[in-house]
Amino acid sequence: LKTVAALALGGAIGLSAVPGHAQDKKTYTVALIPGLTTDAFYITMRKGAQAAADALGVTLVFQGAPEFNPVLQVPVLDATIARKPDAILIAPTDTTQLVEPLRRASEAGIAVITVDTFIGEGKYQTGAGNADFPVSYIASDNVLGGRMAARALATAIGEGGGKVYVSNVKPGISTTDQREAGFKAELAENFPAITVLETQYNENDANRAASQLQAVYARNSDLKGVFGANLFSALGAGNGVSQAGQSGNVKVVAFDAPGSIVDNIKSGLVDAAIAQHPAEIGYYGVMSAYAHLTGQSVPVSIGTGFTVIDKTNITDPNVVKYVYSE
Ligand code: T6T
Repeated sequence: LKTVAALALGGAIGLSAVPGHAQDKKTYTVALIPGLTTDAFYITMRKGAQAAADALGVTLVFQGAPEFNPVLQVPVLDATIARKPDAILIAPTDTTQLVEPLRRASEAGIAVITVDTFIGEGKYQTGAGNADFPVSYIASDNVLGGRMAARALATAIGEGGGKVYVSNVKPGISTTDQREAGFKAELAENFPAITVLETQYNENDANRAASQLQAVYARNSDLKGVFGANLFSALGAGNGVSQAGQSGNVKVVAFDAPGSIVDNIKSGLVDAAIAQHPAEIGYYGVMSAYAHLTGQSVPVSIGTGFTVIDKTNITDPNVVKYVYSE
């Protein structure tokens, strides 16, 4: 009886019309589309996104392709648009090929936020009308990350300098393009004793990156170092160094920090890893989507942090917490 009376009273004073009152709260659905599903970076991003979704009462849907490839990602995006979520968080796998597919989402009234990678030039909400329609871009500063990798590799190589190269995925991916640009700019500006050989593209295939390392080493027995510009590039390049019997002689700096890279730091194969904070990207992705959907304004870009991991800090709990989940 008490409940009935309370309900009647609530109705009488119009409680159900109070914004934010429990009875009225809409459950938003946010879809997270990673670059690929089986990558510790995006698995960790999903965890952060889920933490924010749980805190806000948002339904999070995670749907992606098995490879980092726009030809596979666009159908996943189209299927997601058909399900009409309130917002899409996506790591676009190509700066140009995802523009029109994402425009379709935006024109269908779905808020688009890009996480990790961007489309166009990554400058959103400018009024330019090109690829500026996403609400926000939430990611690491990848140019800075590339510069950090260059400094770490130069330190590992030491005074004498010498030849290095970048093991990279393929051109057209905003993150890895920017890391390579930052890496090269830092070396050109501050480490003239280091020469950068031609970039080797591995299509996100660690085995190919390992073979390429051995081929580059076969042509350059004075190779001093390699920068693996993402998780698979770094894993493969490290394996290549090991297979060439050059562990410790050819220095390796990795972008990304799955458990396997941490093991390679412990064994001395890898000198340093630039760990991104993918959980932070996922968390603020969902928070930003929710803010936008509930009428708050959202920063047009949010920069997340890095942690440099090497053998001096590898057991520090404040560092270990940034090792990616598998
Ligand atoms: O390095 C990350 C991500 O930032 C990049 O855009 C693609 O590769 C990773 O997912 C690692 O494999």
